Amino acid sequence: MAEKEKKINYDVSSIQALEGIEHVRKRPGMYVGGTDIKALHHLVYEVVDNAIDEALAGFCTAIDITIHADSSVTVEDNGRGIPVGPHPTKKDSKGRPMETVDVVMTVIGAGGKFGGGGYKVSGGLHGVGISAVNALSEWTITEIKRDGKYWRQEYKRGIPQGPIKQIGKVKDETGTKQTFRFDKQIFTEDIDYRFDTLVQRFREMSFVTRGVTIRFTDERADREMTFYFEGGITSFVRYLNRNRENLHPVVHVEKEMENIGIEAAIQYTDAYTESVYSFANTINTIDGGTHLTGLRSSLTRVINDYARKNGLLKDADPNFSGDDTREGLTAIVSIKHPDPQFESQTKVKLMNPEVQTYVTQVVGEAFSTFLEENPQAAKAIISKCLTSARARDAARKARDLVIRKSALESLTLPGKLADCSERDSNKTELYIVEGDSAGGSAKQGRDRHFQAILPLRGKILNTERARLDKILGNNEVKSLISALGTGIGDNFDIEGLRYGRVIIMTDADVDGSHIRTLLLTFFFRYMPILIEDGHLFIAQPPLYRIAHKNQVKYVYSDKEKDKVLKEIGEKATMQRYKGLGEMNPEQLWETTMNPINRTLLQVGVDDAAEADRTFDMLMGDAVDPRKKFIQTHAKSVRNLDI
Ligand code: 28F
Repeated sequence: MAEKEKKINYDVSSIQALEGIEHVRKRPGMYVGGTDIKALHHLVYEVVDNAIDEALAGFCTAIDITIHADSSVTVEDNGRGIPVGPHPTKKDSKGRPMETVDVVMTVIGAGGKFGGGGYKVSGGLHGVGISAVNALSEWTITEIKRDGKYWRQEYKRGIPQGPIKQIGKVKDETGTKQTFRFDKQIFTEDIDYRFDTLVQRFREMSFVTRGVTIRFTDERADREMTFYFEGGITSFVRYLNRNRENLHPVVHVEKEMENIGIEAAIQYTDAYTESVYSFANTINTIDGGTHLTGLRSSLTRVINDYARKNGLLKDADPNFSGDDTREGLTAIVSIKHPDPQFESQTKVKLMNPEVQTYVTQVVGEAFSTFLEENPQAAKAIISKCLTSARARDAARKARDLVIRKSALESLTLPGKLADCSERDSNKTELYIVEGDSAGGSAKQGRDRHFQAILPLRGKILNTERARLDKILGNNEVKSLISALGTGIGDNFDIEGLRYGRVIIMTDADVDGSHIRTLLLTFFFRYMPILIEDGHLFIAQPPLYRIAHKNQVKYVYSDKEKDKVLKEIGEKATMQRYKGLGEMNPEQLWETTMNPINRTLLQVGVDDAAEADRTFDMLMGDAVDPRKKFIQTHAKSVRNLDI
């Protein structure tokens, strides 16, 4: 009887929840931004965000994330565990209290507030709550360890499959574990999680969430990474500067103002570039915003004040510009805000105006104290600023010269360019090809009517810690600029573009991806309009050639390879292409250049921005550490405190 009563009583979902779930499934775009791979990753972030919140609240020290072979994902934390029992306020359709887990897991928009007067601090950009993930999953299993009990609840497409059950006991462990598989009825494209994308996000999360161990396992490929940064963003700065000479120890400040957490870590090095990253509620705000502006302006002000006061800038000298004080600067600013405002969903930029005031004040105070107490460091920083002010002046003149020259040179096409005969840029394509041998195959294999080939020698742009400006002087880049016909920087004119499609074609190996990153960074910084207007593409050469009798198939992924091998059977002969150079001209044409067969990836601003961020990490001065970093991506490595 008791059992029956329980069943009658249990009305899993309020009408409201059901309607909410239906809405999420009908309009996933409104909740996770679509049904593409980005949205798929969003599901994972949403769940991990909940665990991060539990860590930020001070109750969780370890988060484990696992992608299973069937692409289901488990996220587990050792926090307090979602409370089990009736929810204090939420009622079902018949006016009875709902089970707390079911509220968290099914009521759309219930996520936001945590118990105990806290606020949801991680994410904030997503913040749609785990209920949206649940609604978009074929199934979800929630497991809770709390009060000595082990609980389990199951959902299908967002709907509870019965009441929550106790399935065992635990000692004193507590925590929450979510396992879900994204619903192929919703995510209909052939997509799957990308290890590298997720790793990047978890690394950043662990840097800005001090003292939490994030372990990430990919069972599809037997890869694992663990992140634990005892020193939080101070470790982050040391990590970024690992290949540079620093001028002083990392300056760190952390303070709360008006319920807003403000943290910054700053270190100057002898490098020429600026590496400054900003975070709001653990999200990397790649377009910066008020926290970043606050950090930069306070550094410029404090340095100018100090230099004047100590006679390092004379009365006749102008103040250092922002650019002067940013050369060689590595810094992180991370804020935690109860109500973050972002400019838009995709380009992440923090807009809260009060944040600028607080960051300026907190960072200004700390950095000025540091300079006062460390005159040696202050002197080193200011002499660096002086050098860069002078160099900037000289560089401006030199760059103007290069630009004027390259404008002239653009009249004379580079010798290595194999141009096409068509002149209408709506119909033409330029293939930028890595290496001379691949360039040779491409020249022979192409349709010379509309396809032009520009071979670039590998490692061209590897100007090692130099200003990106220097790249303009590089011969390979000069020929690229003149082949495109647009000019560069402020002189860029899209009207001059000689090819409607600009296609980067590199080997599918580590060097190839390095060169692609460099090219993307170059385009991102100097010809962003080319990307915004959709002219930039990446070619997709095949990974394997599989032949059997007189049948030949080219495949482009390992997944596809397994499928084809199954179809054709074991007797097939397979060739793995390690580089473009291994294909003869006909093969290159058939697989990668013929518009009828080929696949091109269009480069979006987001992709280029990501490449730009990776750029700094790739550009160390010593070769070994850089290699190591690239391999870190390729294999399993432990990233412990550095
Ligand atoms: C695998 C992802 O989702 N972790 C979570 C908690 C802890 C609490 C909580 C979550 C209470 C009233 C809703 C515990 N004890 N990891 C997670 N850990 N949710 S989600 O509370 C939810 C609210 O309504 C928690 C005391 N307060 C909060």
